[in-house]
Amino acid sequence: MTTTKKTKTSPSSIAQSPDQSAKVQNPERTAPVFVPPANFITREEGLVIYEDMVLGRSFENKCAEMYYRGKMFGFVHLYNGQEAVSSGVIRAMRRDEDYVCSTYRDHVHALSAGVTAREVMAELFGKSTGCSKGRGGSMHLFSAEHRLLGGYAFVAEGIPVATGTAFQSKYRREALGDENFDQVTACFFGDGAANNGQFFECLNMAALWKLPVIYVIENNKWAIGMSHERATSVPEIYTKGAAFGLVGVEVDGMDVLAVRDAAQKAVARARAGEGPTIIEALTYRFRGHSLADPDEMRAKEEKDFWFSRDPIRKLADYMTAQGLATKEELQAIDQRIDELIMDAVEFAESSPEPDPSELYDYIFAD
Ligand SMILES: Cc1ncc(C[n+]2csc(CCOP(=O)(O)OP(=O)(O)O)c2C)c(N)n1
Ligand SMILES: [Mg+2]
Repeated sequence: MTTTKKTKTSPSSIAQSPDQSAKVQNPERTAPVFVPPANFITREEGLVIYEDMVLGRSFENKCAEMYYRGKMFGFVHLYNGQEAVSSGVIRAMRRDEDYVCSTYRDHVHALSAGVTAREVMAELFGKSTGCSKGRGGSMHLFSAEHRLLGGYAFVAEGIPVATGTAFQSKYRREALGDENFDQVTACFFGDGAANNGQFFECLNMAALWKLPVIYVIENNKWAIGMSHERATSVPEIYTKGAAFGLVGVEVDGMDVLAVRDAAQKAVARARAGEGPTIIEALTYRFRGHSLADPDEMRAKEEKDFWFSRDPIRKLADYMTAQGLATKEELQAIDQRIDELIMDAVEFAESSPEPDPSELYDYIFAD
């Protein structure tokens, strides 16, 4: 990665203010600054990434609206603010070939992996046309077609699943001699999940067997209302693989080009048989933990600072400054995505509920 200097991810006054305990609990990290080399992305690549991020943002905004209108039930965790991580990693992988493993905050990972907005929205509405046939809901999106290994309600639950998936790719390729199995698995999870024991067991196995897996930690500074700094003895998660001899990098998770650069290198390492990588993306969720969270724990100054680092605006500014796209072209994409999401809502609304006679279907693999 081209790193020239480190920059504070927020003003130091936030971290030092003595009268605001939430702020003191969660001091800011310095993120590496990524300076893209000339021609780092083509116009086409930039437009794909931009569209992917806008799709994620607009989809989640519509989810909030539909949730409050009573169209979906249970917990719904939105991804606003973190789009650069999903788009930067997943759009650097082979669609429908490489694997993606998510968490309960899974809508945008599913969209980046190629699951249609229609299928994701219908799943959130509990309809039979949803990607999990209406059985899963928000936290349990799944698609064999798009190699989405699932959303998982339990924190860290996806880590062993992703590690096992990477193992099967490696086993089929090396033990069974099938060269077609060179897939890479990206495993997304949060800063809170990185304190779970499964993470460390899997790091050991992944490093020992040089598995083609990327552990992408979305460090958004908070695990519900628990600040990362209060919950962990070593806040720099990317360093935790060192005990296992595993490569770890930190990236500015609000800069999709920085994430993409780290992801491309990690994918190349994994595909070349050089083993796993930890990518710790320093990011922020723009909404509460879930739509049931009034979001009263985080300081206004902290939120305002991160809002000012919006990853979509950052890419838009880069593309226009580099002459890769005009403002009008980007606005046309925004408009197209709005229409696509309206179509997804109409599809979800008009789709049938699962038929009670099919209650026992899809419980076991056929
Ligand atoms: C094993 C387990 N313990 C506790 C919970 C309750 N819980 C749900 S989300 C969450 C916070 C996880 O935070 P993090 O991993 O940082 O992800 P984020 O929500 O910030 O994306 C907790 C503790 C759970 N779902 N599973
Ligand atoms: Mg978190």
